Amino acid sequence: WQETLAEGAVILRRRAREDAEALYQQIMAIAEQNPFAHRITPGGHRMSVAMTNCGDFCWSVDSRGYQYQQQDNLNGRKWPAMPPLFRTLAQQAASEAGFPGFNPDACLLNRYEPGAKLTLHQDKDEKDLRQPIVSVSLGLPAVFQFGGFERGDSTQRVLLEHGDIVVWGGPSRLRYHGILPLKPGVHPLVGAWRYNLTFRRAF
Ligand code: MD5
Ligand code: FE
Repeated sequence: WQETLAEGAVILRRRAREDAEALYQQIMAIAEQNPFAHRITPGGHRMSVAMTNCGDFCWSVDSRGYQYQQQDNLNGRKWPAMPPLFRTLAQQAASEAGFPGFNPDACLLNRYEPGAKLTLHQDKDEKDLRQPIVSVSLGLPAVFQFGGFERGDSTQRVLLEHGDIVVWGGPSRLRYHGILPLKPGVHPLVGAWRYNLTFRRAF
């Protein structure tokens, strides 16, 4: 079922449940080619969320800053292709949420371990901010913080669970958001982790 959090932000609860096993297998295959890694931010902090990517472009961060690129700055190899299942699911979800014609060229995979968090930030490194971001949650539940357009604005807390898909578009594309520290647990399919796939149109 579908729920609107704010204009442009639509949760498709459990939407990815039936595909969860296949998605998880693809995540493992991508991680074999390009392992999840903890990157260091320009400020010198090790991110508690580990990341890898698939698709034509990848979001990366290093001492120089944040950018989309075609090579992995950690090992110089190209990214694995975006599996057809990933692309189809992201396109369908976007269109169900009112954003037809979404064609992602980048998928950032985030892996959260217990205690891992993402502090409030905006996603604005993509060229066309009219394109939505589609995010798919798998494994342990997480508390998502959904804020406003200024860092200091009050935030709503939204629980994101295994199989939930959220489409972030329209005016919600630029809201501040984050993930509170993950609570420990074991998910029957995924184990002691949360994975989040974020589909983007980078260029
Ligand atoms: C996550 N990842 O659960 C989230 C899902 C990231 C990130 O935030 O940058 O990797 S994407 C959530 C999102 C994207 C764009 C806009 C908004 C939320 N929003 O307006 O709230 O790992
Ligand atoms: Fe984000």
